[in-house]
Amino acid sequence: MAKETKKTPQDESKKQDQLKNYQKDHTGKPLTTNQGMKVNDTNNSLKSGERGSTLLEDFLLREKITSFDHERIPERIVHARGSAAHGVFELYEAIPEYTKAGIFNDTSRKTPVFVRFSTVAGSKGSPDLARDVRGFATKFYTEEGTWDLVGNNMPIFFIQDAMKFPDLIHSVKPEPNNEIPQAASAHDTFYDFVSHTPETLHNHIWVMSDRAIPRSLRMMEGFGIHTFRMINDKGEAHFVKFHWKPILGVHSVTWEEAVKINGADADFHRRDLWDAIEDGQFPEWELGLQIVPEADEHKFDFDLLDPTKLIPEEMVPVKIVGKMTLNKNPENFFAETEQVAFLPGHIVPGLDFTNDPLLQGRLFSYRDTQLSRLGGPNFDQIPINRPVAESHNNQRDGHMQTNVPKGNTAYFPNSMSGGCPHLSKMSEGAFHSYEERIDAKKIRGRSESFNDHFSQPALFYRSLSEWEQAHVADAYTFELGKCNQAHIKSRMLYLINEIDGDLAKKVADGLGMEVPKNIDQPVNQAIGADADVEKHQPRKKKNYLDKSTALSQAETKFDSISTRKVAVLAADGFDHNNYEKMRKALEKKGAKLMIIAPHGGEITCNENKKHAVDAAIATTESVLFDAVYIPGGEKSVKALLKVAKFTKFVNEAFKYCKAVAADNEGEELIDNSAVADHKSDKAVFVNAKPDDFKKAIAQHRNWERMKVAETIAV
Ligand code: HDE
Repeated sequence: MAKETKKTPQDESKKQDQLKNYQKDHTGKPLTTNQGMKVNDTNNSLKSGERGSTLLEDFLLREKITSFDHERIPERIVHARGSAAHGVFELYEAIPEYTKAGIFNDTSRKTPVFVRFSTVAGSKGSPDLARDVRGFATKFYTEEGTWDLVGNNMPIFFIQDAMKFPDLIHSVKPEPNNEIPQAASAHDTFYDFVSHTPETLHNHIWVMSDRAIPRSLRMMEGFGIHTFRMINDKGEAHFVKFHWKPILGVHSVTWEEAVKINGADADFHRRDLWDAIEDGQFPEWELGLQIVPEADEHKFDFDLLDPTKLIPEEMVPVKIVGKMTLNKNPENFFAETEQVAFLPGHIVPGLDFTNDPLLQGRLFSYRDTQLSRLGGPNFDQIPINRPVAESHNNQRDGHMQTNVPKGNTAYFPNSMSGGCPHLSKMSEGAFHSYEERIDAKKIRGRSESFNDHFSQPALFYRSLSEWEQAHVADAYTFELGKCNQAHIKSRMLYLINEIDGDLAKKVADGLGMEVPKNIDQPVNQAIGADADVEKHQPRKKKNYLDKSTALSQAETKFDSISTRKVAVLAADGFDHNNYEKMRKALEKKGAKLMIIAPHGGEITCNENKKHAVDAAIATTESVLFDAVYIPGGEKSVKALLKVAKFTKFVNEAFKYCKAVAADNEGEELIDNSAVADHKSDKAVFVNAKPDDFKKAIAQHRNWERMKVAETIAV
């Protein structure tokens, strides 16, 4: 029996009310054909005799099979792998001086949202922990129409002009002859492209950093990337960049873990998002704005229209204006997560675009792609895509028209329908494009102000902590190590050297190569054949800011253990007292303790109580947890010592710099592991206070352990 649906606070929004009109609950209902006719057998086809051939007449078979044959639609050409959730956006303070958009003026509104997170390169079934950019697309169902903020978890993009997008994506996707590798950038074609397109280097170094392997979708930032405009009711414009800041801080796994997680649980991020929401631990982000007056457009060392550049927060602070909470999982993956269509062109009065050439191209692409992906122009009638604001116009017909427009006019102007649907004045809330002054020659080209490709990658690298820098060097070494073509690796080393000499040296050592001093210049093939190539050579890097702390994950929040998963290694006879003390202390702060035992089912503690096992050791892996705890109990620990995987479990937690704690006899498992020689490590605890363990988990990792960890084999 399906669960009875109770109305919870997270069900209370105009969007949820609207979606309910389209939901189908099969509870207690008879099976029917699509036409509503009751069916008495859905297991056997209609045959000419018991052992005879199947008859063409079998309309029940044909309806069932035809529907099945067409269950799949084309997956997204990029961002195919995704997970989504419903939620709400609430504004902290009105900002009428910047924008007249209702969502930014009414603090009493709870604007419904639907957010889809994604990886970019892999197919729909690819593993979650690929090294990749993450999509972070938000649909705001506002009272003035739907606004889509279709962003990523990195504040910049690979290319400066939409014209290059197919090249970028073709280079990173599996190679066309053998369709290898899946969901991975570590191959020749990608680096062939990157090494000839220096504008990619900034986004690329972010992908080499820990940002590309988040611990959770709930622990990553989001960015609108492009500079947009906000328009107030006087018609004045400000430039704006959008930021999502996660309440839980920004945290990542290491690359080695990512590789293992992909095998142990390919749905790691999807499951984590789903579970957190089901557990009532609702993911939250604050929305921040970087606002730049129009008059300051040319005040920066970079061009605000160039999507490969960020505005350091030290130069323009991020103003926090509201909070988004994801509080409801989709009812149906296909109907909602798969069929949702985000369009950067969906904006509302009070917001507008700029001339960023990447954004301009996106305004075309997203509507176009839905035509083949969702089958026609009526995709906005699919329940998840319907606005909550009423829509009326003279667009008609097409595949899958689900509305039934009344009347005999479908044109404007008309008199026969009283001029309806009628136009609205700006004062009545109509959209009006910002009147930007234009006086220019029509050219196919690129502004020279877009030519600095090294200053910001260098700023990013300088801003990272030592452990983050080490991860970046390892990532370049891994990725280039997977390339076969020496000339491509050599070009990459040359370019990395332009970003940072020390980084290039480390990568070259890892590859067993030299950093080339004098390869041919990184001729910018990203410009046209007739352009003045000399003029478009990338400039040497500048240093307009030594460091930007906001770029480093070492500067994020470390104050919460909420939703952190702690593995409790235990068998029959484990110490109930130890366990309960730890459980209460950690669960009070929102962590989730899970008992990992030699077998599934239940185990019995030393007080003869039964405890449900969350996972048998054979079915789980250390990399899926944030910390490990071993309670005492002689019998329990003896049983753990007999199964080598428990020792490996501890070794792996230690290797990946996580907090490890043991009480009483639990110490014997530590002594049997690689942790034995490191009991003084600041995130290893024997008979310590749960509070100390808790603080170490909140720190995410003890990165100081990295050098020691390298020596541990697992
Ligand atoms: Fe996209 N992108 N993109 N992109 N993008 C798509 O649209 C495209 C870009 C982003 O969860 C596609 O509906 C072009 C930047 C996200 O459904 C497609 C260019 C940013 C998603 C498309 C870009 C993004 C997409 C594929 C260069 C961050 C997933 C399916 C001009 C600001 C949305 C679809 C979802 C999806 C085109 C560049 C983010 C083909 C041509 C920059 C989060 O239309």
